[in-house]
Amino acid sequence: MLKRHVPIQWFPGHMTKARRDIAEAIRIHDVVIEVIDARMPRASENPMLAELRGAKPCLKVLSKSDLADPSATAAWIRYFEAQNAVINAANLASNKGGDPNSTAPHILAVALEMGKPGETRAKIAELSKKLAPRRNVAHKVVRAMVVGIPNVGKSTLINTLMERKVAKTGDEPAVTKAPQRATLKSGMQLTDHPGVMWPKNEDEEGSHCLAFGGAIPDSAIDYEIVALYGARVLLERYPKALLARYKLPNLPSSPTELIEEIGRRRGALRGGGVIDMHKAADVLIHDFRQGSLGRISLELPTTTKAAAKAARAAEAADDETGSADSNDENVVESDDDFRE
Ligand SMILES: Nc1nc2c(ncn2[C@@H]2O[C@H](COP(=O)(O)OP(=O)(O)OP(=O)(O)O)[C@@H](O)[C@H]2O)c(=O)[nH]1
Ligand SMILES: [Mg+2]
Repeated sequence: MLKRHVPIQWFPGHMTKARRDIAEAIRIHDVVIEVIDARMPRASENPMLAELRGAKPCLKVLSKSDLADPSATAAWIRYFEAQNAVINAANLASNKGGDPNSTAPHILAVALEMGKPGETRAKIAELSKKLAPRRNVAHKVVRAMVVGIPNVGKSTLINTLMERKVAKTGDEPAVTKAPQRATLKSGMQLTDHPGVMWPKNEDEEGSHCLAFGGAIPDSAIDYEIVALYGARVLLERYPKALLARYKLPNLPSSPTELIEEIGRRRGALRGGGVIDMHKAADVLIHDFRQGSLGRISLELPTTTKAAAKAARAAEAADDETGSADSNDENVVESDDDFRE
């Protein structure tokens, strides 16, 4: 029997403090690096961070792109960069203006893979400089804060940039509990922040997507509901991957049937041969999280409400390029003394 679907609410105590810290830290940083999950860029964009960020330039880093569908990731990069045209148009219309002669973008986006650390370092340096051009003219180092939802790869990114392990990482949400500052060889300053959700997530589909990907702890989710969400999307978008992974002769006709079939094939059975739906759900969830189903993206820009607007704006969006430089040593400190 199908269970009732409800949005997942998860906003533990330490996130209230993390939100305050982020709101405070934004004032003294030049660039906000928001790490989002390439497999679900819309669901993993935190609306609370967008609100706190205001007009501060933002680099969207699509992490885990080694697990995502490359064509979907390319479409998402175009989607995010098209937001510049939307923002410029809104500023012009509301006379908010800013500097009318400035050609600096407000938002840039890049997909990063864990296996390409050199590329990651070069891209982050280049794009952060593009987003904070005045800082470069004044020969000051760029200060960037790394934020995002839990378990998306923020601390992993800091470690890659630092070329050594300075931040604790782990495949579960809420590993980082307090901000940590790091200084790169180039002088660029970075702050790692705890992952934050937002207090009221009314978006049922989005919250199931986040849970399916592992951003919400397993203790706070209903495995069967979350797996049914994943099964529905996979049946619609990646039927071949399901047929291949579970050696299915035919595609099951519903998400429930898919989970049952996985249970039968993987021996997830209780007494009397009854399928253990929890165990079967667990198989699908973990296969997706580990990339065992292949490279999969659960969301496309065209499945989001803002897609039509972004598509129109895309024609007006432009690209620029830059370069990275470095010297000295990478340094890591607590965040307490990170003030101008
Ligand atoms: N496949 C893949 N795994 C990644 C990537 N980036 C991070 N991970 C994994 O994702 C998990 C979470 O990484 P963390 O860096 O701890 O994530 P975080 O955003 O700092 O998480 P919190 O501190 O809990 O908010 C770890 O198991 C990482 O190895 C990536 O690009 N590809
Ligand atoms: Mg972390």
